[in-house]
Amino acid sequence: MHTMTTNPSEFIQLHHASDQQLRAELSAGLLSASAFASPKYFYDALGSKLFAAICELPEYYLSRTEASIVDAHLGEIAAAVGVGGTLIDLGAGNCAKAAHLFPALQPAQYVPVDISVDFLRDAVGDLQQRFPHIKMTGLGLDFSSELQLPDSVQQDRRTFFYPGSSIGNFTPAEAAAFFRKLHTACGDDGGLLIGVDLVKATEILNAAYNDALGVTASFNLNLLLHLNRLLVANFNIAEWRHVSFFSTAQSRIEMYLEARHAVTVQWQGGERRFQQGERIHTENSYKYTPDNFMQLLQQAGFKVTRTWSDDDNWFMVCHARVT
Ligand code: AVJ
Repeated sequence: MHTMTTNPSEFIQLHHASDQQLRAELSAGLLSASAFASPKYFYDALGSKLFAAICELPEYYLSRTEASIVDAHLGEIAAAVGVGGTLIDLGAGNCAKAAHLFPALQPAQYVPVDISVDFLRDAVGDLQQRFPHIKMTGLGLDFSSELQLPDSVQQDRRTFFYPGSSIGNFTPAEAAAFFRKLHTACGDDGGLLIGVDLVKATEILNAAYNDALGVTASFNLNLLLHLNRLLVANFNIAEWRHVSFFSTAQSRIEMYLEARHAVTVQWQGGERRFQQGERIHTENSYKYTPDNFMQLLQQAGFKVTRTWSDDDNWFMVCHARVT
């Protein structure tokens, strides 16, 4: 625990969903005609490590390509965003991507947002020592359902930073609604710096979500271990397989857990029999064309000022402004 005298950073946890709420939501998903579980349940302690491992895989080009785009155009990005102001990092995790921007952007305030402040505390403690001039305010908030920012987040030139193509987990309609909320939260002089994965050859997309080492399969299956703890359920990993593929019609990767044979699963407050081949939908990851993505931003009222891509046009980083 840091005290105010040794560390000026501040942490605010806004309403956690109750365990009971969480269990009811999960249970309803598992019992629905087409069973599903939200991709947010991937990220327990092990799941977060498995995702970090995914980012190191040769097939998973997303994070690597985004980092290379940001690296190559850091000066232009800083020129578009502007120096100083407030940098609000949505799904900050270990804050590494934002920290990379600090020397160029020199934000006056940095606001990492993640579901739990406990996770942010360690990451920010270290960062605050490296960048003592930046005011840091950790926010524990499920920003996908609520974007009310506390008063200690400065109004001055807010830039929302949403990297990694996490926007792909929303349907396009949900993404548009989310952009409208961001647009409002920006104020008159704010903006958005966002990374998005682009449509490309199906084989490349399929490989990125079906890696040869099986890390993505482990990441997907680990959701069941997380559910076993959250719901006191009895999923047996060995009875399930990882399935994922690109749907051209929906322009998205779909990820499922598929029962290898008929299986009955019990949990606190529920039970379900899954037939052989029956699936639990665990994730969608939408892929955009540059035009479709810019349209989505524009429909929400944003003006796209700059976009940057890699030479193969696999990934795009966008800066958009409120006015
Ligand atoms: C963190 C949502 C961007 O969709 O590519 C990686 C998660 N799922 N491999 C993605 C993920 C399977 C990732 N996002």
